[in-house]
Amino acid sequence: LSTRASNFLSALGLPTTGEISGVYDGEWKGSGEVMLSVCPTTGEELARVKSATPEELHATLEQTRKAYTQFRLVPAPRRGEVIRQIREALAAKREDLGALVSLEMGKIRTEGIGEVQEFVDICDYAVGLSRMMNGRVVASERLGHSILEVPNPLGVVAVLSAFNFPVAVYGWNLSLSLAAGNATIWKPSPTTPLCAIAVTKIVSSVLERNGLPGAVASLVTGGKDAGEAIVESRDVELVSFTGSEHVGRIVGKTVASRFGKVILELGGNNASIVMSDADLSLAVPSVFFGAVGTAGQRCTSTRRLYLHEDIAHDFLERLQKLYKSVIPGDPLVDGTLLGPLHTNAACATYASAVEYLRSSGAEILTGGNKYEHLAPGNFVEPTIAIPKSANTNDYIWKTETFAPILNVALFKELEQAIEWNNNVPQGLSSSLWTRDLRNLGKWIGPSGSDAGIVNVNVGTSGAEIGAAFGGNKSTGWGRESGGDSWKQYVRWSACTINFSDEAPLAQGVNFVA
Ligand code: UN1
Repeated sequence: LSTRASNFLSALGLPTTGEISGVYDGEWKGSGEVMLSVCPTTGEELARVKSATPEELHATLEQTRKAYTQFRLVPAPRRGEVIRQIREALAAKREDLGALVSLEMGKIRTEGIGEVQEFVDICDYAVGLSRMMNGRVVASERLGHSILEVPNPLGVVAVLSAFNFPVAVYGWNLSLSLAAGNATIWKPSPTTPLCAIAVTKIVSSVLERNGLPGAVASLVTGGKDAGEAIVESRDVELVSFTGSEHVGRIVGKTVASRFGKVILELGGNNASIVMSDADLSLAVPSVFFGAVGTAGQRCTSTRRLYLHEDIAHDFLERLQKLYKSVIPGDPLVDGTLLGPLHTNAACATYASAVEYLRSSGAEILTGGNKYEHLAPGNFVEPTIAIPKSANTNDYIWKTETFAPILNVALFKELEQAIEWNNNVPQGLSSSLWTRDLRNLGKWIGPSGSDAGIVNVNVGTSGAEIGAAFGGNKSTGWGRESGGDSWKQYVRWSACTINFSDEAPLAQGVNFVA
């Protein structure tokens, strides 16, 4: 291991030699298959992680359920206090944990730290929520009766997260889940086990310090089999899954077939639309961040750019200038804007998308190649292409390629651009650039963008935690983080209570013998 890598690992209390236990249910264990954590920048093996055997997974599910039966009795504001302490513990490790994200996932340092900040933010939100998860008193039609709608803890929540946000997405789920009085079982992406272990160490130390069972926040590293077992388990009330549409479809069907609850965060294929009246000095750098930030590996990354024909030339000239200034490199070095793709397989997906663009007659304005000199790091050139046809039925417009490729088309009327924006299977994020209120009104209204995130003069990526995050259509309709998302993490009890000396039936029904 390089000294740098070992320094980051030991700062977080992770071993730098030997195999690391990747399973936690109050105790650390793992005697299953060994999974490798590989640095996408250097190809260096960062750690060997011992995943769960099927028996260990089963035992962890059992411990998690047991922890739930204990934790659900802790009053919600007390749970909030525990979340506050988790927040503090995370904030104290913000730099180190952020660096680990950069090391293992490959995003640049400011984004790695930003991700930990996102976890801190959602903890703050959940602390407040712990005193505000109110039910309702409903007016009863019967004399001397009252109806309460009571939010009770739901049970065990499984969080199956993706490589691209190895910390924050778990944070969204953990914090709401804890506030709601649940226990979670986390199965992280098999390629980012270290981030998961580091986060779990931080969270579990707070739980243990508060005399709570560690299995309130369990961890199971593993592959497809572990994921399947969790999704199939009747001991899991809610499965929150982030990942591909393909796997999401299987998860959705499986959970539905046992009448479980599911939150799906699947693919995004997000567009920015730039009107002729837009402030290009804001729009150009924002589209640049949306498309090139995180090397195009956010669900919210900008993949489609619709430019009004009056400003298209100017816009593309300015954007290309920014693209040309990008120097790929070590995501941990200050000033780097472009880190590697997370895996070698992602490079191949990038290459085949570029190949498709070329063979279908697209004009590649910039990029299109791998940075071979940086191998074995998975570096690819951010790419801008003008596909031959703007027809959204074409494969290249409909498919999410998880890499920095931006496809561009020109339009005359906003209506045309909105139609293109909507005419794809996915519906996560979208953004319009304009200074005309009438355009704004169309965009956010009934015949506007059909995505879950509908921004104005803000790019497609980089949402704050306060609003419900998620997408429509094949993105899965899931909502996480802010807004009313917490309501999915509780079971609602409708309680009709009779304070009277009579027992009247609803709707005035008479049933007297
Ligand atoms: C994701 O890519 O799965 O809005 C989540 C954003 C981040 C979260 C992205 N706050 O880009």
